[in-house]
Amino acid sequence: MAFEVVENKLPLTEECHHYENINEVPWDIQKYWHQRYSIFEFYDYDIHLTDDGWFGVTPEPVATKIAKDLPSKNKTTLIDLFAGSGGNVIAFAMAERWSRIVAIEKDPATLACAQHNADVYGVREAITWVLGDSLAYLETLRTDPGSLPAALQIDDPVHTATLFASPPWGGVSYRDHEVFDLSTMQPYSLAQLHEACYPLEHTLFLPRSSDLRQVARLAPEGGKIEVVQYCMSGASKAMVVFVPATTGSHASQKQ
Ligand code: MGP
Repeated sequence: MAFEVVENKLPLTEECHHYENINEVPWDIQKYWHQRYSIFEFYDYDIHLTDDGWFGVTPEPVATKIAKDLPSKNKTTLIDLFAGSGGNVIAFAMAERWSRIVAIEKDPATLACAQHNADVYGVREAITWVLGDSLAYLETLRTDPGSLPAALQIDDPVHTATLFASPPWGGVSYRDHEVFDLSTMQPYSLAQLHEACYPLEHTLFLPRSSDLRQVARLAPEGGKIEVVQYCMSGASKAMVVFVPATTGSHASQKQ
């Protein structure tokens, strides 16, 4: 099965850490550990992350603001396609704007951290947790929705569902480029993500220096997309792109 609903809490594994002392922290994530309270305000209440999780987690003030800004006109289901350690999905649940929130994550240890962190914030039970491949889920939702488990079926998803994707960016090498070429993003390029998401309204969390010309190609003909830089301490953390649902994908032909 490419994806499955996780009914119970997955156990934390030896890859899931709550570092209390700088001496325990691998050198390459020490910078993030110093920022731990701006990443999770309640870090000290036993927040856990895998070592890879530190690089991609959205800082809490940014996640909270995005949860307020996401378009949600008539949308009742929010699907977080790359839930990671839970930074965004916890904020979505706390915003109480959607009656159903689905969090999908491929890595069991990372999903265990997300569930544990959602417990710290008291919102684990407000979230449907899915272990597996979010693009496989979207494909099934599009082509064979009847085969989905009941917890993942959505009535009229074009009108009732909104997607949020904070994908891996392929490491931190985006910082080496003045303008980041989204066709080189790993493991999914912008075109691949858009191809998977376009029938539904979707929000993409991308490197702050992403190429705006590539982003503009996601706009429907004669329509608009919104592009927002989310900042902390006077510096952008990420570029977030709000894309309406369209009936055809145009990104792949043009990127
Ligand atoms: P950063 O560039 O590592 O940190 O990540 P910083 O402190 O802005 O960099 P510096 O130039 O000041 O040293 C900035 C933010 O990008 C992080 O807080 C994460 O929210 C986000 N982020 C970073 N990476 C590598 C990823 C990623 O792979 N995927 C996603 N979705 N977000 C990421």
